[in-house]
Amino acid sequence: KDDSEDETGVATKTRPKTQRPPMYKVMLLNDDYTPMEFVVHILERFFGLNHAQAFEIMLTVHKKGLAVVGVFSFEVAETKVAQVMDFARRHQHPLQCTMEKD
Ligand code: NFA
Repeated sequence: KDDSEDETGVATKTRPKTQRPPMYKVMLLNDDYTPMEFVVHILERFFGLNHAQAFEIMLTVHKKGLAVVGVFSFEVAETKVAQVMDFARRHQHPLQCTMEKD
């Protein structure tokens, strides 16, 4: 930490502000029609999860209604959402993927 002095000459510890980019949660939403295996495939393909991790998150979405699948910079989060939405649409599944500020 940096030292600085106030008007009485007392040294105090200050924390220089480091700039971090805002992060965004990417979430999958449950629906009644998208096959479980399709969701698992999406989690493996676009989020780099292994089969067991993908199955676990899919089940969380299925049971709780939604789950955070990852936290990314704005650009990466936007790309993931677009990839998932496009892939689901092309396979005619209603799966929804959204992002929100962390
Ligand atoms: N609820 C879906 C089903 O029972 C599975 C699903 C899980 C869909 C996660 C969307 C997200 N087939």
